[in-house]
Amino acid sequence: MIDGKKVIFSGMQPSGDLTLGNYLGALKNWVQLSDEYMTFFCVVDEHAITVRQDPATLRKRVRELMALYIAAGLDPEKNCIYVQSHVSCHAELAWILNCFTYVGELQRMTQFKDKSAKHADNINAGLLTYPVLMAADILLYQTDVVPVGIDQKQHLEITRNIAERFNNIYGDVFTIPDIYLGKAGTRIMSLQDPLHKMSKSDENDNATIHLLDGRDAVIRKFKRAITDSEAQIRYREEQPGIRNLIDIYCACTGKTPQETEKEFDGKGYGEFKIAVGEAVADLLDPLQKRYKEILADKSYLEGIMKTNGERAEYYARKTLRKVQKKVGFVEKIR
Ligand code: ATP
Ligand code: LTN
Repeated sequence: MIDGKKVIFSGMQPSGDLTLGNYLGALKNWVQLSDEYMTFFCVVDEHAITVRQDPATLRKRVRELMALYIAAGLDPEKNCIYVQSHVSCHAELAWILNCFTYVGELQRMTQFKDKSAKHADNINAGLLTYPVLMAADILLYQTDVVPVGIDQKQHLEITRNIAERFNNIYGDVFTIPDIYLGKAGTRIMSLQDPLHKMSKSDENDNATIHLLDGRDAVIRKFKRAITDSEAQIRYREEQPGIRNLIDIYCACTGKTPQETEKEFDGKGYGEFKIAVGEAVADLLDPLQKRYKEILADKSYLEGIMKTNGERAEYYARKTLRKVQKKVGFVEKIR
């Protein structure tokens, strides 16, 4: 709790252009929750460098992500939107928590296994300890609720385990956070391989809808989306491609899968795909307009980074000091 309000923390990596999956699975929920809570929404650039990044591109993406958070509807006066590397407490707490985390539990993380397979030439220690830095992010702000996509569930569980382990030794230092998954834990799948999640680092551009894709590109990608040969629009386990398109359509229009099945009863895949494309483009249109305006105003964005970075640091430092004291570090004379 901060100032009598429950705390929300979440973050995204500036590791590529945000996708429709990022928006429907996470960002949209953040906006919905932001009124009731004290919120921290972080651009996690330190996590991003677990995979090689070009420095100039990374710098650009951090600004773009800040602008997208705002364009998606997060008011930076009310929500603490900031950059992870601007608050050194994250890395400092991560080091301490590393000493309360077992290598075995980190090696069991699905994301670690997936990313090590994908980047076999660079299985660095940061890739392994990624969840510890994430735990530090969350625990620094005494977070109550973490809204993320379902793929992050395992990371939330390890965060809770680390916090409980620490609290068992030193008393109630950390709030134990809960995950918030939103509606049925929306998981948007790749348009080219519906058994894998839509991911911003996917090399196949047709697999992914980016939040900044224009209307034509959006519709073209949906037209090319992989479906099946059953030729009917039904929400079924056996039709993962169509199911994914129905999920996307429902998330954009507020309709239910049953209503969608009825709406497109007897219609072909072609017609349905165009309808999904239109619904997505309509959703993205206003967001893209706001985004362009915000990004163009460099000093506005910089001001927000500075003020909010300082705000975040104030709360983070409080928890870090408490932790340092608990583990036996000698207090720094100021
Ligand atoms: P990368 O491909 O670089 O690993 P990513 O696209 O998985 O990135 P993250 O920055 O790791 O994105 O995730 C940001 C947030 O978006 C997280 O809360 C995550 O759960 C959510 N998210 C990512 N992809 C999807 C998806 N396909 N469906 C639903 N939510 C998603
Ligand atoms: N690992 C997360 C990004 C992330 C995060 C966090 C999310 C880093 N730190 C803290 C919630 C809370 C991901 O979405 N891939």
